[in-house]
Amino acid sequence: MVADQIKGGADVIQLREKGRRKRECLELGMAVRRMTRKSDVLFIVNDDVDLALILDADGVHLGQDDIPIQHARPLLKDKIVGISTHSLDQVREAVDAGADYVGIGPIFETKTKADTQPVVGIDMLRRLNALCPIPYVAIGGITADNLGSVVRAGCRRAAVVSDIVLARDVVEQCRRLKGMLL
Ligand code: 3NM
Repeated sequence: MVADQIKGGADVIQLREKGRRKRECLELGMAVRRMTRKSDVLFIVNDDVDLALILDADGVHLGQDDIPIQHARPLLKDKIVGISTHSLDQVREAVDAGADYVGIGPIFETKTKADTQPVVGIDMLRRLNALCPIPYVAIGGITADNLGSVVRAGCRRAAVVSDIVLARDVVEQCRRLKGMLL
């Protein structure tokens, strides 16, 4: 699956295995680290600072309930640290705290994440376009059918789960999505 995503042009692979034992995540992470290194694709670990360090990932992605960036940064040094945000205030806070990028969402309804915040909508992307000084990645319910509206709102970075992992042809789907972001 990850190999197909890389083949299809994914720029970043995030290890996000909710509910799996940490040891399994480590095994999986080692395989993903090998693949991403070989193909020069960024590798980000979700939530776990320790796993990110052990796997020598390129960075970690932290949610609003994870270790605050102030505590994570000294350990991660110059690795990439991204923060999930769901409002303008959270974006400002992440920027002030030294995040390298933010995830902003959910842009649309999603079934992938159980405890999502209310939909922030496409307009949020227009606002960030005007005021966010660091890269922002649209997430939540993004598909090849609605990615055009994300791009039209000025955002060319999208994190996509179900529209890729449930696709019949993962390589083709990644190519299609990537083509829309170029
Ligand atoms: N974070 P899909 S939405 C992991 O709003 C995640 O921060 C979100 O999956 C946020 O592409 C989300 O299948 C799920 O909708 C994204």
